[in-house]
Amino acid sequence: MKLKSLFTASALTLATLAACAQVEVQNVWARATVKGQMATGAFMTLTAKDGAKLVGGSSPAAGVTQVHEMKMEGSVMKMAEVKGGLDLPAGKAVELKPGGYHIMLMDLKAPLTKDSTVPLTLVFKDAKGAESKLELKVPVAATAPGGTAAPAMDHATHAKPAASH
Ligand SMILES: [Cu+2]
Repeated sequence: MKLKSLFTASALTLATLAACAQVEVQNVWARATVKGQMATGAFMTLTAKDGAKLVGGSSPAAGVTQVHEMKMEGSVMKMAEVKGGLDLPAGKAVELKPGGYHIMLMDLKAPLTKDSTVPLTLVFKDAKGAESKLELKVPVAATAPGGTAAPAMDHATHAKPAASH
């Protein structure tokens, strides 16, 4: 039974990806959250065959969804919305990962529990400015697939202080 439901889930994902031919999504995951945590990140590798821009996103699980970039300013780690969209050069894999670009899910309506999935719609613009949407079911995990421990920086700057800390 378990195998069968896993298979169905991956078949669904493939079907959804096929609907948007120009951007390929790989290694997509969202970081699990704990009760009281209001924000988290979703990560993936995007390859736009003919070039595109990732201009935004939305999720029913979050009040606000933004494309973010995290970078060092001096010795301070800062993150901000990527203005004008994230450039995806033709044929080049662009990695969204902890410590770099990510999809920020804010004002979470409920904790994202490990081994569940969260719906996420990405909005792209092609070179001519035409918008297209890509709907994903993003697996929720504590660490990046492949077992690499995610850095501890997390998204605490967006989160309200958790009462239990
Ligand atoms: Cu962020």
